[in-house]
Amino acid sequence: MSFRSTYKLISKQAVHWFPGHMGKGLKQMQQRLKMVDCVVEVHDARIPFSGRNPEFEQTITGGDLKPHVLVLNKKDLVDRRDQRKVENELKNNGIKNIIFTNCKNQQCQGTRELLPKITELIVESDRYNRRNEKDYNVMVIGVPNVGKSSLLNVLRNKNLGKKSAAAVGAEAGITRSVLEKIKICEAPLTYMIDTPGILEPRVTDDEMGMKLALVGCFPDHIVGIDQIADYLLYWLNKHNKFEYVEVLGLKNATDHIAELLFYHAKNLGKTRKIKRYDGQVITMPDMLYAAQNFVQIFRKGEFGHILLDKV
Ligand SMILES: Nc1nc2c(ncn2[C@@H]2O[C@H](COP(=O)(O)OP(=O)(O)OP(=O)(O)O)[C@@H](O)[C@H]2O)c(=O)[nH]1
Ligand SMILES: [Mg+2]
Repeated sequence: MSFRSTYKLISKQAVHWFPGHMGKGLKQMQQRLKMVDCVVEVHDARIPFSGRNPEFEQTITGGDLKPHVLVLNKKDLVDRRDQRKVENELKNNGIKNIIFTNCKNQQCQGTRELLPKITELIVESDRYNRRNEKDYNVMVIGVPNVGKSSLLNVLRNKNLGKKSAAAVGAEAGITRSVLEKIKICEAPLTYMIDTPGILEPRVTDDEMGMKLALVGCFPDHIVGIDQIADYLLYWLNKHNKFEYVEVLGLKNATDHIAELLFYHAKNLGKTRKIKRYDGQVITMPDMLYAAQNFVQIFRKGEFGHILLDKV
C-alpha cells in the first residue's frame, strides 16, 4: 500500500489564529519586561523545533539580554530516548538552558530542577535596573495550551504547598491577559507572571500549522477537526506508525480519512441523522464524532510516544 508523502491542506486557507487578546497580551508583556529577571518559555515537547513564536526571541527575551529557560512540557507524551537527541540538537542551535517537564506528575524531576536553575541564572546575570531588588520575577511565555499556567501551579504547589492559582484547560486560549504576579517560592522570594499563549500572526508553513493544531495550540474549530484528523492519519502512515489500526479495531491501514472515520464511527456505534435533498431522513455513522475521538486518542498518547518533529 502506498501512502501520501507530502501533505496538502484540504481547505485552501492557511492555518491562522491571532485573536485580539494575543496582540494585547504581547503589548502587556513588553510593558512588564522591565520588572522581569528571567523568562521561562514553555513549549510542547512533541514539537520541539516547530511553532515557537519568533516574536519572543526578538522582543521578549531580546537576544541574550535576559536569562531564558526553554521548558519542553508534556514530556510524558514523547520517548525518553528522543528527549536526549532533541536536547543535543537544540543546544547545537544555541539554546543553553533546556528542561523537560511533566506537569501531571508530582514526582517530575524537571519541575524540581527548574526553580534552582532559574535562581542560578538570575544570580549570575546583570539585573540592570533591578539590581537592588531582593525578589525575583519570572515571566512564563509560550504558544497556547502548552502548559504555562499548569507549570506555575505546579511550582507554587511544590514550593509553597499552596493550591492552584491560575486557570488551566484543555482548549487553547484559557489565559486571556497578562496576570498579576503570583508567589511561587518564599526563599528566594520568587514570583511568576502568567501570560496568554501567543502565536505568530501568520503561520506561513502549512505543515507547521497542522502540527500546532494537532497538539491543540488552536481551538479545534479554527482548523476543523476533520482536517486535523486527516493530518494525523497522514503523519502516522508516513512514519510507519500503524498502532492506530489495532487501537481503533480497523481491518487494515488506510490513507483515506473518510474511510477510517466511517469504520471508526461504526465501531463506536455513533450515528447521526441527516436530512437528504429529497427530504428523507437517513441515519449515518457520525464521522465528526469519530474525528474528534481519533484526535483525542492521539492527544492522550494512546498511539504511542510520538515526536512530531524530526531529529
Ligand atoms: N499530558 C500532559 N498534559 C499536560 C501537561 N501539562 C499541562 N497539561 C494539560 O495541557 C492543557 C493546557 O494546560 P494550560 O496550563 O491551561 O496551558 P496554557 O499554556 O496555560 O494555555 P493557554 O492559557 O490557553 O495559553 C491542560 O489540559 C493541562 O491539563 C503535561 O505535562 N502532560
Ligand atoms: Mg494559561
